[in-house]
Amino acid sequence: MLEKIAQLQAQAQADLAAVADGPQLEQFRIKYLGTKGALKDLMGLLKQVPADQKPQFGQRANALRQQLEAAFAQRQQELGTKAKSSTGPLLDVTEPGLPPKMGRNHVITQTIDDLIDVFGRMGFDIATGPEVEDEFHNFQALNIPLSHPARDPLDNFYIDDKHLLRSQTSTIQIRVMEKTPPPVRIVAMGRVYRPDEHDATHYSMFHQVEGLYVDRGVSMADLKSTLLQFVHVYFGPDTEVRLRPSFFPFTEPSAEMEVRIDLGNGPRWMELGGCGMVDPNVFKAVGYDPEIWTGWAFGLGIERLAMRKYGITDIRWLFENDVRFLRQF
Ligand code: FA5
Repeated sequence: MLEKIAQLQAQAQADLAAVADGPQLEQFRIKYLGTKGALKDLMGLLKQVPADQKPQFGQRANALRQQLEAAFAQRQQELGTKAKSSTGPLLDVTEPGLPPKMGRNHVITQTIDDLIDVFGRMGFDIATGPEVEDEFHNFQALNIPLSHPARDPLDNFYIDDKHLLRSQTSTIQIRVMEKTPPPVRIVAMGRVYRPDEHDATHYSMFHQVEGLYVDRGVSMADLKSTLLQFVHVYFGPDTEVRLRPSFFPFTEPSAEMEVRIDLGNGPRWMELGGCGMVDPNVFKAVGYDPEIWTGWAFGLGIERLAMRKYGITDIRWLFENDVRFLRQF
């Protein structure tokens, strides 16, 4: 009986030495170490072993099992495979990967990118400024005196006595002119905040694009032609535009820019933003000489631009983050 163990050991060692890959190693495991393998059969013979040889047989059989298991593990390591199945390698490197789910830019981000593109091609630099502003940049330097109703705490989001969330991107005009000697030609885009009640065209957080051009001899005709050029490139050459006289403390004269639009309830004029010639008091506040320099500025609502371009009838949809809506753009 003990001879059987020696035979099995020799046979197993020879078989293992001949194993060349994972599937063959798996065959080896099934043949010797599996639940119906040779070692199991060997233990089955224990019944037939004479009683005085039983302990020795058991010990030798166990020693053989341990030896074969160790030799199997070592071979497994050498082959670099777990060899669990005989059907081939576990990793199919030719299998196509799972396509990643791609997101997309929000329609407002897309609009901002388009604006940077159009104004960039017209020769404007891009400027930025902080969203938390002091009263000087949000009001005073923009010729908005302390007594002006626009400074009312109920019409602004104040952070403390002297700071607020900017209510318009015109603050960036001031920051740019403070740092840059004229001439200046910039556009600036960003969020602004006002405690306006939400309806189809108003939201308490929205985006504006601000334009500022300062040079010698700049006129209202330059402003009008720049805005017309922009509207015709952005919305198409047939878009109707009008400038309606208006008032802003920081421009004189001032106008509202409107485009003709039909969002399904008949054509009507939609206000996109304000504009005008920079008031001399603004130049004085930033240290520009108003006797030498002239300029114009505009500030347009980016949501309104996107609504006009894509036929969106309610501004609130832009901020509900419903992907079924956002996926359309
Ligand atoms: C201004 O904010 C001026 N700073 C614009 C300006 C700049 C004038 C430079 C002259 C020179 P107004 O408050 O009208 O102006 O806002 C400009 C545009 O922002 C509006 O025409 C509209 O398109 C948009 N807007 C204003 N309030 C809201 C709101 N609550 N929700 C969405 N868009 C708004």
